[in-house]
Amino acid sequence: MPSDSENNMNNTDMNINWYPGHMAKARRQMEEQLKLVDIIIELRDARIPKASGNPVLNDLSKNKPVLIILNKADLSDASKNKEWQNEFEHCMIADSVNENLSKSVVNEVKLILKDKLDKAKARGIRKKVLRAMVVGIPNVGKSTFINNIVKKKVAKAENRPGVTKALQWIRINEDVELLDTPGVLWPKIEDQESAILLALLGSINDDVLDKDALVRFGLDRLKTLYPGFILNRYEVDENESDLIDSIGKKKLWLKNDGSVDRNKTVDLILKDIRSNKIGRISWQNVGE
Ligand SMILES: Nc1nc2c(ncn2[C@@H]2O[C@H](COP(=O)(O)OP(=O)(O)OP(=O)(O)O)[C@@H](O)[C@H]2O)c(=O)[nH]1
Ligand SMILES: [Mg+2]
Repeated sequence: MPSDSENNMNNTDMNINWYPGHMAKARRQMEEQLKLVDIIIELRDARIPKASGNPVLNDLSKNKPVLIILNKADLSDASKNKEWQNEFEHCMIADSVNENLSKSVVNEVKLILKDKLDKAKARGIRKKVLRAMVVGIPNVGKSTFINNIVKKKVAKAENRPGVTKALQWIRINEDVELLDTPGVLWPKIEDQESAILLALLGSINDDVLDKDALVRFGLDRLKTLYPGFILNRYEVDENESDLIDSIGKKKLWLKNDGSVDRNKTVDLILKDIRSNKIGRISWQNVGE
C-alpha cells in the first residue's frame, strides 16, 4: 500500500465520522432484537469479502447460525467469488439487483435451520415464523436484498451509506420474516487497509474522505491486480507517474484554463471503480 495514501487516510477527519452515533444506537437495538431471531444473514461485499466482515457483527451473532451473502457479485471477479464462497460454512453468491433470490435464500435458511426445526417438532413445538436479521456494513445492499426477497419495494435503498436509519421487520410469506437494519461499522479500525477498501467502495460517507488519495490507492492496486484494465478503460500507460493527471488529459476533463480538472477526474474515476466500468474487480484474495 502506498505510504502517502495511508497517511492521508489517517487524517483526523476520517476518524470523526467513522463511527457515527447512530451506529452505536443501531447496534444496541440489534442486540435487543437478537433473542427473537433464528438466523443472521450477513451481507458482505463480494469485492472485499474480508474487509466487509464486521467484528462487531461477529460478536452479535454468537450462538446463532450465520448465512453469508456475497452481494454485488455482478461487480466482482466470478472465479474469486467461488474461492471466497468456500471460505464460509454457509455462503451464497448474489446479485440483489438482477437475480431473483427469493426461493434460493428461503430454501437455504430452512436448510440451515432444519435440525433446530426438526428437534422442536419432535418436542411437539411447531415454530410458526422463521426470523432472520439482515446485517452488514453501510451501502452493501441490505435493503435492496430484502426488496428482492419480498419482491416489492418495501425498504428504502440508495447508493450512499446510511440510508436505513431504523430497524424494520418485513414479512416475506407466512413463515419467514426479515429484519432490515442500518449499516454498522465498528468503533476502532485496527486495519487501515480494510478502512481504505471500505471507503473506496462506498461504505463511508465521501464527505469525510480524501478522494484523491483514495483514487491513487485504487489505481495503484488495480495495476497490480488486473494489469491492462486501466489501459483498456482510459487508454493511458499504466506506469505514468501521475495517473489521475494522465487520465484527465486523455479524457479532456479540463478546466477553463486548459489544466486538468482534478476533482472532476477523481470523482469520475471513483464512480468507475465503484461500478463495473473498468471491469469486474475483486480487491481481496483468499488467504491474504
Ligand atoms: N451492482 C449491484 N448493486 C447493488 C447490489 N445490491 C445493492 N446494490 C446497490 O447498492 C446501493 C446500496 O443499496 P442499499 O440496499 O441501500 O444498501 P444498504 O446496505 O441497505 O445501505 P444502508 O441502509 O445505507 O446501510 C444501491 O445503489 C443498490 O442499487 C448488487 O447485488 N449489485
Ligand atoms: Mg438500507
